[in-house]
Amino acid sequence: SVEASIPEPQRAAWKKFTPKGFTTPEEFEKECVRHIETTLARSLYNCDEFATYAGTALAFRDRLVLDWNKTQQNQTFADQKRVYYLSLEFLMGRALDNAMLNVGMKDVAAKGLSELGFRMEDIVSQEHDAALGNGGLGRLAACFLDSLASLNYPAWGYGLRYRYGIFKQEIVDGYQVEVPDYWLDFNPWEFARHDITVDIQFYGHVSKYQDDNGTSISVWEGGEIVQAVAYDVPVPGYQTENTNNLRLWASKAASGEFDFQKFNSGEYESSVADQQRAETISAVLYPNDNLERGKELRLKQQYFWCAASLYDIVRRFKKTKRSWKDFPTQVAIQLNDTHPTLAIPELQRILVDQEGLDWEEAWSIVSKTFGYTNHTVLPEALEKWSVPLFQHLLPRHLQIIYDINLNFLHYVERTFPKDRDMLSRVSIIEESNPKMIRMAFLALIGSHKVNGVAELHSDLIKTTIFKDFVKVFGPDKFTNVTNGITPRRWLHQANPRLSELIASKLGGHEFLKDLTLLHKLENYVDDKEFRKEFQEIKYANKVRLAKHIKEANGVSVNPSALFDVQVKRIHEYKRQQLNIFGVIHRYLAIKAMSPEERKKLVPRVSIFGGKAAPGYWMAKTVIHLINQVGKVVNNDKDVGDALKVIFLEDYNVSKAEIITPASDISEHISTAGTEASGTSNMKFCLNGGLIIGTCDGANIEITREIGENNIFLFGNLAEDVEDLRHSHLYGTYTLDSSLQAVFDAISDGMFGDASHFSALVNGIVEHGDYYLVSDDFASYCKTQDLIDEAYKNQEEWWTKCITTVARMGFFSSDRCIDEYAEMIWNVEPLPPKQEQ
Ligand code: B1H
Ligand code: IMP
Repeated sequence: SVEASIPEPQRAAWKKFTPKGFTTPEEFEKECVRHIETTLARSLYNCDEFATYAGTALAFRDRLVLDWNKTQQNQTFADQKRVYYLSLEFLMGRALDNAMLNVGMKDVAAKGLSELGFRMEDIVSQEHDAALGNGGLGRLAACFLDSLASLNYPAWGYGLRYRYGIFKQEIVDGYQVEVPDYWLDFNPWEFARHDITVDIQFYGHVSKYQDDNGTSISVWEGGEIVQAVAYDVPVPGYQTENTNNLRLWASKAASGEFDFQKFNSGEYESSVADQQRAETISAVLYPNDNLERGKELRLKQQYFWCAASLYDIVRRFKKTKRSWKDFPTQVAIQLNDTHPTLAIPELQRILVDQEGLDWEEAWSIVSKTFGYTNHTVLPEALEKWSVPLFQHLLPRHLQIIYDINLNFLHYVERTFPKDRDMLSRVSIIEESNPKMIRMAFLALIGSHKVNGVAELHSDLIKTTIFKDFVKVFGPDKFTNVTNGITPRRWLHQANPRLSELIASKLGGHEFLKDLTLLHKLENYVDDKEFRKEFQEIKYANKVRLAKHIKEANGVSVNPSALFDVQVKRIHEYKRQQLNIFGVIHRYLAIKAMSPEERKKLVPRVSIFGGKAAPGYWMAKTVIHLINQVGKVVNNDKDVGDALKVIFLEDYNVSKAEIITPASDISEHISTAGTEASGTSNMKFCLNGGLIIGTCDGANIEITREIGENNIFLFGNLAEDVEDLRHSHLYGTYTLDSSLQAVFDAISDGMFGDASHFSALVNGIVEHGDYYLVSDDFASYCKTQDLIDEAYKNQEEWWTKCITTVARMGFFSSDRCIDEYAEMIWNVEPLPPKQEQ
């Protein structure tokens, strides 16, 4: 169909010289040394671990690219439906270990490296994390890319190539300090496609013209142009040649380097400033998790990325020469939350203004193409854009949104003539001052399916934020796809010894492709040998984490203690404050004990980690309190090993790979109804750790799978939250006496200047305790006591841990992707073509 650039007679020569990639340790060494010597211009005399990492990465990159080329050709010729996953965040972490695993050459490379005098572990840890995301939402996108590639789905991710990912967190005097994360000094995993660019328009105005037939057409004119440049990141599948693409867009001034006119007339500074302004669009990831702040630059990022991606998708579709009505049968676009919602009016604009389709025909195509995943019901995270800002930046899109809304409201009015309030409730435009565009409503109206990310959450969106839309569209528009995680990274890579142990019992690593096979481990729950090895592995993982803690925090922790971990973004709804208040409660109890009593305690290490959004003052206060408590507790001779409190700096994907396998108990303790799913809960369980949690998000389904004897649930239920909040504000409420004792200790200055923490305490005591910390405190502490008791019964404990692992098969992201493919995208896998 499409012409190749190399003519037939010359193809033999081309094919003869297409590289094949290495297969033996010697061939790997050859490639690695060649890259170090030529690509990096280093030599035997200045080759350090970083250079060796670079050589290794480049050798693997060569392999990935060969697979990538074949895959993309195959996908082009197959001419079947493809999936596009639009996400403003892809929290990929490190790529080398994953590339080695997926290509299946890690042993070969390890042998080669040792012959060159290096250890694989040291080389792998040289890599800078690709941290283009905040937390769960971005990491979910990364797990989904891994599963899409591994299951041979023809799929591309589209995102932004931020020059600065999520900031690096430093702890200085107990406070969080943010340091920019410049990660592009050396990134072997991307290919700049300077030939693939799209001009993106902003600002300007809309003019109306009549075409030859007398129909009026709208033209968006004037304003400014910024150029989008494609950077491609290969995404290898596990044990398949299939290698998908993640295309990230970078912004650049449209008129080349800078404006030479201005330059020549001496306005050097302003010409450089124009260029810098353009490049600002993709400069930095907004560091907010579950919070929208309505900044113009953020809206610019969103449009820049949606417009470039849509242009690319439409261009690729047009190469097939199919008619427009085939678009939804060839293209599925998934919106990762509302951040890419502008893709909806943008596709409508392309079809109507540029391709000349009539409105109805275009809208029917648009609304069959998109699927929308909702990730939160928190009001502060629901995106709204002010109409004046929108009018200024994207005048034509505002008109289109108004027209979409008008058609929709007409329909609602006809269908529900008696419910006058309905119109204002479901309108895309909120009639506030200024008027606001409700992006979630636009995403929902423009998509054929809407899904939540865990059962409870998917039910909640139907009864809260989208209640009226269930009436309008019927319940079938709404569905659930419970989140999952990739077992390749979160079991095999993070916990290689556990993966090997499992493989030794299940007869190979097949479970990494079909995680439900883990159920066979139940046969080994009582197997002495297996139990012993399982425990040894957990212990070794704890020793590794203890070593990291010693290096990073200077605190010695006992690897035999119970490791209690809460690592995730710091957020009031996630309730790290509940955890630290519980720690203080424990500390006070220890102080009140005799030395004999203390000896009987289960020693505990409370480990925290996570970033606070730079502007989120309350979250930063929580970090400060944790560090202050740590300082006091860790230096208190009365306490010794009974309790240690650790805040691990700069929690990220590669640290998660060390922390997750080392936990005995992890905390997932959000106020019921606030955590849409959570995914680290799944990672901890898969690695043989137990969890303490509320009945929230995926905790509920985890409980159903692993059995309620194997999880420590506590706290109020989502259905009671509203009443409890009401009673705080309007009822009489007495604070639990042990929480009062914790607050007294804080205000007595036990952990430093009490005024630092007064807002945190007052939020609970005086301002309605929105997150219900006081309501859940007693049951939280009681459950922590149960955990101590349970840990004393080691036989029971390990039975719980092993059973948990065996029952986690449901939570693979492979299962999620198959569900999306079947229920939402209607796409089939495309296995790689066999070599002729
Ligand atoms: C999740 C976000 C989020 N939900 C806005 N919503 C953002 C919202 O930059 N922003 O403006 C960034 C992130 N993130 C998380 O998604 C949920 O809180 C988790 O419960 C869930 O597991 C995860 C993946 O579905
Ligand atoms: P795109 O779909 O045009 O963006 O192309 C993406 C990749 O698919 C290219 O870099 C090629 O590897 C492959 N590809 C695109 N068009 C063709 C074709 O006509 N023949 C074979 N491969 C193609």
